[in-house]
Amino acid sequence: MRLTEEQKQSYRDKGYVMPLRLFSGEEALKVRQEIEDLERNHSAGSGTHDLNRLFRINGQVAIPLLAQIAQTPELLDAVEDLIGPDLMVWSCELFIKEAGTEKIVSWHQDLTYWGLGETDDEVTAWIAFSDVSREAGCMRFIPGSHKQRILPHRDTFDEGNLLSRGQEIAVEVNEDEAVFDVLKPGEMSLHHGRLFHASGPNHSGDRRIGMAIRYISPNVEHSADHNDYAMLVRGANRNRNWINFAPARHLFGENEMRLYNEILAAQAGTLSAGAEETVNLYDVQHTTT
Ligand SMILES: O=C(O)CCC(=O)C(=O)O
Repeated sequence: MRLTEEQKQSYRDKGYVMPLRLFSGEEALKVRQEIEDLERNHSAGSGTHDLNRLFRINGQVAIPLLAQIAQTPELLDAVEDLIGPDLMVWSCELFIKEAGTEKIVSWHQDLTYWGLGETDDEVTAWIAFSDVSREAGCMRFIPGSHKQRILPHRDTFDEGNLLSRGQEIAVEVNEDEAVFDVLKPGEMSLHHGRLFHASGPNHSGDRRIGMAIRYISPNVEHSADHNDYAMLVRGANRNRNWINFAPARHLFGENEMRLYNEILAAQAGTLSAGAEETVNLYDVQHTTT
């Protein structure tokens, strides 16, 4: 899937491209079923693995299904057109909003707490595995907002917010300018790491299931005082700024879980930096010192 000149220009001007068809409806449904099988077999309390966390951060390390989706060649073609031929995956995350629930995502810029600076070499692919309509709480984007620097954010720690610290941008966002990222199952959007975006509650009769994949170029400099980790999916890790790791082979395998815990422990300080309260990294509590 190569992007047209128009699509690339749209990304440069507006900070996003959408919708793009990645999987057929049938393929998307199959993935949804696999996700829901995982939930049935491993939901908190019934299994030994806490999907709250494994679905919400670095899923590619422990869940082969997510690692495999992140390596889909057509998806990599589109991402390559935006950030170049060397591609790494920094994180895979599932954003699930149950039918008829009030969970939201506040207005934010992704790069705020990731320790990746203000780079233009990070892009998120967000793939729909259900009908992601306005009613279901699709994402909303403010066109052109990625041209701003990272603005101050405040933490709300709101329980109804899917973000780890309920962070929201500390400036007025003109919601009238927002564009709705409506996606059918199997479609995706690509958005820039400084784009202002948010999403509302799911007032539809079905769950809203999306997978966000954070792609970076290995050129991205991170601010961690140790090497950060990312999974090479195309080209080469030339700068060696990143510890490259292999995609998950075994679901929650021993090696996979060891690496998972190592990575999250290493990233926790950066992800929690500056917070005045304990940041709950999807059940791993982390307090900054
Ligand atoms: O899934 C959502 O509603 C928000 C996701 C998001 O903020 C992101 O992928 O950067």
